[in-house]
Amino acid sequence: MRDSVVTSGSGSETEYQLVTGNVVFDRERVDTYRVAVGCRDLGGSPQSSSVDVRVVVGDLNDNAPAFPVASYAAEVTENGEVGAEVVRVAATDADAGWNGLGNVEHFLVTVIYFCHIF
Ligand SMILES: [Ca+2]
Ligand SMILES: [Ca+2]
Repeated sequence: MRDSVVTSGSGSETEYQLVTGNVVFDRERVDTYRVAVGCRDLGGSPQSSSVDVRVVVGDLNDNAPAFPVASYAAEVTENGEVGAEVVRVAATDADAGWNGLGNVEHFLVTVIYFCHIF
């Protein structure tokens, strides 16, 4: 994570701002940054301290669910059991929580019948 630094201060208080530089954050690549910020006085015997800052990249719904293969094939038995499972498919989504697979629905897009007419 690159950053720009602005410091200001007067008297007994100083302020440090951590701001984003020309970085495009991608939560699916890096979801959390840990930054250590230090402060040191310039006295005769310099004293210093530091604090950890945890920066979480918020998620956008920028990925569609994806199936691992382009198509599936299945077979059913003629006069088979009603309610029998035909096929089970799975999808993944790189986004998190509600943007990902936290809440999904599956639906039939098309059903195509092929009939042989004698
Ligand atoms: Ca998504
Ligand atoms: Ca995302």
